[in-house]
Amino acid sequence: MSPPATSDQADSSPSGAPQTAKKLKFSVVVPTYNEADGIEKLVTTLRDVFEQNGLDGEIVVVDDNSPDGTGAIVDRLEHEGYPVRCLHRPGKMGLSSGVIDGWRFARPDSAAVGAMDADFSHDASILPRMVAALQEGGYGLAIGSRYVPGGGISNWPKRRIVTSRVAIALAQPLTPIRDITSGYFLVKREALEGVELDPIGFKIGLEVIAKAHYGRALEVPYVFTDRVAGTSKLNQNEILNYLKQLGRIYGARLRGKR
Ligand SMILES: Nc1nc2c(ncn2[C@@H]2O[C@H](COP(=O)(O)OP(=O)(O)OP(=O)(O)O)[C@@H](O)[C@H]2O)c(=O)[nH]1
Ligand SMILES: [Mg+2]
Repeated sequence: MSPPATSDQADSSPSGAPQTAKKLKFSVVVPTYNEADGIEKLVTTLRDVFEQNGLDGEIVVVDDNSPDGTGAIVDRLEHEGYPVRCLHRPGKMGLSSGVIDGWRFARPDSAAVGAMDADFSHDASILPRMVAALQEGGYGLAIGSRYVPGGGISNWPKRRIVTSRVAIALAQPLTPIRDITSGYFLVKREALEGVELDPIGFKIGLEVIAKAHYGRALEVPYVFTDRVAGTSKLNQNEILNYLKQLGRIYGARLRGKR
């Protein structure tokens, strides 16, 4: 099984996008289910990161009819002029399928699409480095990474750290990328052309890493923080989904497909 891409660390990447380069248009998809406590702060934070770094970003929230009214908050923010749009789905349909639907809903002229959780686990301040990697770094995929120098995990229980490590070890033969289960990334749209993404479960990043045609990938370190508001939607079922997803990817590789 040959690795599909090279992976570099972020040491030599620029720290932000120069104003002179042609700006990369991108859409970050944030799937939500009951994230009313934090969504306004997240949209504001992303808006500030876009403005302060001269980024041409769009936020697409995919809300699954959250009973706590998350979707209505996002509609209001759009109305108030924030760079956000909400795709409303009728009920809880899963994180990965939400991200995939969000990419279809994203403005057509975005040359890159990405994913980010709504709960502030993913550090928005590294987004400019991720954008710069795609814009002028020659990378097709930029991943927020907990497992390269400078990255890490803050205040996770030991059980969760071990689960994450095992999940990553199981997928390691597929790619040299270290944070294979990262849910925080930006990928060139052209890298997804003709690629069939499995909408199962929580790990859309793994689908992209294992299947997309992105060439070089850059891992940008960040420290993952446990959610600051709302409650976790991760459950035992998602571990089974992950194993199913891995099985299908390995199966396709063995049959000679990507
Ligand atoms: N649209 C949609 N979003 C979802 C669904 N399940 C989870 N999410 C969102 O996906 C993101 C990740 O879910 P989390 O609950 O944070 O899962 P996690 O990060 O693995 O676990 P914790 O951080 O411990 O809560 C969050 O923004 C959730 O609101 C879903 O079925 N539909
Ligand atoms: Mg989370």
